[in-house]
Amino acid sequence: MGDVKSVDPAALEMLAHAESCGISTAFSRADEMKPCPIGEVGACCRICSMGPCRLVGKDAEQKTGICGADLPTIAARHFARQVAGGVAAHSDHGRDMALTLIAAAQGDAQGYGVRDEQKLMAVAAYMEIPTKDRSVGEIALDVGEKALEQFGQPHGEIITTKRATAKRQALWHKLGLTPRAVDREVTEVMHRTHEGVDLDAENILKSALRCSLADGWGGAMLSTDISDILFGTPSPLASEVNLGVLKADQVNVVVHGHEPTLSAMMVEAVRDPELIAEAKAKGAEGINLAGICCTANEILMRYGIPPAGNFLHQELAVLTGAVEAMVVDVQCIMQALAPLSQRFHTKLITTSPKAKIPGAVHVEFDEHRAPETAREIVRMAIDNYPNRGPIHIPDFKERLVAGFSHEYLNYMQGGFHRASFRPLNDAIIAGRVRGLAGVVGCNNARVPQDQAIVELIKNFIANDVMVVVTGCAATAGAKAGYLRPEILDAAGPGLREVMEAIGIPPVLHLGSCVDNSRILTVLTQVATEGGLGEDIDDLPAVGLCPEWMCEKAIAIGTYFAASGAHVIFGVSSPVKASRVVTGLMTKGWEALVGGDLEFIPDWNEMLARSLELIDGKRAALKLAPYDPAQFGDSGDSPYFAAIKEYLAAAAEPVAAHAHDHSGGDAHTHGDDGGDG
Ligand code: BF8
Ligand code: SF4
Repeated sequence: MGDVKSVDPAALEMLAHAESCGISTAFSRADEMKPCPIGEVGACCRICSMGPCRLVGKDAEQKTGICGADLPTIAARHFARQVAGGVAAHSDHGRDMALTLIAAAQGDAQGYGVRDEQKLMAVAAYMEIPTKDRSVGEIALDVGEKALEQFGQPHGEIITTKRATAKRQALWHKLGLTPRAVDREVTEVMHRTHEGVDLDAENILKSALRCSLADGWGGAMLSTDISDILFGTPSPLASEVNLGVLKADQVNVVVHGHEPTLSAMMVEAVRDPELIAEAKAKGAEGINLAGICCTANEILMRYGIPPAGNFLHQELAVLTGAVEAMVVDVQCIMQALAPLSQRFHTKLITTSPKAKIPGAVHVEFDEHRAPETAREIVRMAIDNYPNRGPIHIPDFKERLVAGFSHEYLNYMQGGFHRASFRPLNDAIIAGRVRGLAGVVGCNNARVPQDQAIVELIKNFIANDVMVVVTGCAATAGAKAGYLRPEILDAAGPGLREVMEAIGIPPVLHLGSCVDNSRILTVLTQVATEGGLGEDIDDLPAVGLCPEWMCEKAIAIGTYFAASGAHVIFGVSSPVKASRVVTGLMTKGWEALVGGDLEFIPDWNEMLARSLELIDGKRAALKLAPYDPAQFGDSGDSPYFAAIKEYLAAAAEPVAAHAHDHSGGDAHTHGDDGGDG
């Protein structure tokens, strides 16, 4: 990746530590293993054993594989399979949530139940499930069964697509893009992209669009809704982030992966007085739970458990030597964790029958006896505490506020009885808020960790663009301090005025990657609130995935495009080899669905293009051109100056990072810094 490995000082410190110990990480392996230049750009086909066929050279677009497949077909086919892979991953997660809800409703899932009845009723309403004179359990069972049907139903359309604007639903119908069932769309893409089936790049890409919608408006959306029903709809809370949340004198348990089911039980287990006493008997001061990747986001949003980091932090956490157990479920788990853990005392524990790793201990998670499993795992960590060797916890952590949901934003803008998005829409119309940007997705070891994400967030808010974040991008922003309430000071004058009035920060953490569905819901409400057109493709909004890494990210980018959003990805384009496919996904999709998917590696160019797209939409809506000089001097300024002074006095020094390698922990988390 070149000289800059990360913009996170905790990562840099741990990379130096890794080097001094002679241990490799994804960062060092990315330097040693260059990407295959043919596969990277989508010019390699390995769909049948007459190949792999590689279409390279100046005239590549004129060449064909042995079967005659040309470059557009090969690139589109590979891209569509990436979409299907991503959809399958998110949706299988969603399916497991539906199964958990069903088991809970049947009284068959110890420890789980309906936490948020209001959300259950809202979901039942759009699923057209009767609620009058029925028990919560009966309704929950029907919601779970209805959700489960969306994956494999033989007829009909995915019910959640009805939550899109009327205009969008009509467009999808007209184009044949309404997804029918999750499994069917994934299967159909795999069929069409088998050797010798769909050989028209444009048609292949249409099937990719439909398949992606089965994720955003299907599996992922159902996953978010059911997680809210089971674990509560998030509302803002304060916590901390980065490797400095690991505690030198406590049993550290890190949960990593994506699903909230086991990790929610882990939260309860680490708070169990009996287990805490056992930890103390082993010489520890207590038990400390932290997260990595999207499991971290799930339990941060609902319980305030601090994330130890994002995707590229998983190995760095083990490298601290202070992690007694790294507990993983599914997705984004590096196999490198197994040999790495063996160099320390860390127990790597796999929990899903779908995701085993040679060298790890497997403790299978069973939703019927989840609290027991969680306690068993915590006990393994406690028993492992005396085996700890030297530790090296970097003394970097940052405060954050997370836990925004569509429901909470509604509430903030009008209270329980007049919930709306009116204030935000009015602010966009007036130009106080220039537009909206979603900054989402992964870390990628091929580019400097967090750099593009943080620079984009910083420059968006300075330019009065309100930002929502999810996934590893949310963690990146948090580590850099952009989820602290005081970051309002870094926002442009208009954005700042509006955020002060509504009482929300300029960068909103909306959750994990399946929670990108929350962004779809927010955009849909902004579009239907009035004054900003009728659909997502009318909005001055843009979606960015600056450090995309996996197939899930590709699926997300595609469903945002299919929903009408302009989407910009960083790193490199998986279809770069084909000018035809690149054109289809930009101009072609824009003409078809109003959204598109571009790949721009440089963050400066991503920013410039984003602002150009936002201003273009403002002009199309005939809104006042954005003018930063117009706002920021409201009559309330002295009042807010007083609040700011108060906040500054109350805040602890943020950048006081003493390089104390003992890992001594002077702070506590979750007790300050929030506006929640
Ligand atoms: O589902 S952002 S690296 S952890 S894929 Fe993975 Fe990417 Fe992180 Fe969350 Ni999302
Ligand atoms: Fe080559 Fe065609 Fe087989 Fe692909 S499907 S590997 S292009 S022969």
